[in-house]
Amino acid sequence: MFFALDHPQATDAMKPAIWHILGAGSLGSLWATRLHRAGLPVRLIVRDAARLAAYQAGGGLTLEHNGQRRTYPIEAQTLDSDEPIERLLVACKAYDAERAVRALTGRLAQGADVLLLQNGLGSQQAVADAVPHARCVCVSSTEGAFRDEDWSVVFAGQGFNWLGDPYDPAPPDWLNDLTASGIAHQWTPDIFARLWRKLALNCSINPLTVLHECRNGELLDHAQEVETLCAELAHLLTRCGQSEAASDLHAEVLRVIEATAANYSSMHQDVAQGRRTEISYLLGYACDVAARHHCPAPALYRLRERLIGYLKARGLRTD
Ligand code: NAD
Ligand code: KPL
Repeated sequence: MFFALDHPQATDAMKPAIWHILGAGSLGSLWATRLHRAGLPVRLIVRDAARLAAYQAGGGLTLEHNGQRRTYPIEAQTLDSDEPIERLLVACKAYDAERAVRALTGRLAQGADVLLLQNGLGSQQAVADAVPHARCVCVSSTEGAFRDEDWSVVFAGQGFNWLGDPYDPAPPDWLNDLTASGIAHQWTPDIFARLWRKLALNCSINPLTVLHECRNGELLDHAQEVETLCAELAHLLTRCGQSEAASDLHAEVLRVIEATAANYSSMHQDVAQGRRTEISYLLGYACDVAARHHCPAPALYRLRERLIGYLKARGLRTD
């Protein structure tokens, strides 16, 4: 036998790396339950002892999919556990990601993989700067999930995950874990094009659904506004060297509006539930980049002003 069980190096090399999941919200729970269900080692990381006790009292994480509910007794720990981390899935909102990861820097092994699920742009770079000894992989996800109660998630929308490392095109070997878990994905050497494209879609749809207080489909009544935003965003993307992400943007925005006509956008849902939005990582990021590149974007700037005014009037954070 080549790998005797009492040989510590051999067993360590054979042990699959643990998936540490930071943020037991919608997407974090969706990933944690699917990875665990496939027999992979998973640890949920929650903020503090009180949250850990609440989680343990409930007996695990519940996943609801196609009307079937199942609870999985996934191990959990707090941020200040001393277990080293080799693979971390960051499933916080964009505005929480950097601070949450900084709390774990001492636990992150040299060369650890850090997967970033955040929507928009800006938070990924902030995290990468905070953990230069790790490999950060960005994920652009079109899956849909929401929490129906604490420690319970509903997998509401089949989608896809694009993954990539802007600094290293080589795919990691742990993509096999995603395949084994039934997580639809593909590695791409140009993840920024995916992130920019999604950001542009979100900027053309989400703020308008908030301001017009409507479902995605009702934006067809505001077709001129959508078209103007798409033209400015396409111009901005091209100026940033993202011409592929700019191509046929307006046509795709219309296609998404029609395909999701009955839905409320994620930003609309955040505002309706009095939650902070990710404005700074979506519209805010686009406006800042436009200013930096001296790229004319009057409709985008005006949209940001109107959205900030709307959020302020409702006592919501504007950053
Ligand atoms: P969420 O609010 O449901 O979950 C975030 C979780 O992170 C919360 O449980 C929060 O308590 C936890 N958290 C924050 N700071 C923490 C800390 N310091 N320590 C431990 N836990 C901490 O958010 P979500 O909907 O899962 O979204 C996560 C990201 O994924 C967002 O950027 C979002 O835009 C993106 N996204 C979400 C969906 C979706 O369907 N939910 C789809 C695509 C992309
Ligand atoms: O991703 C979305 C969201 O609501 O955040 C879509 C459906 C594409 C609308 O922008």
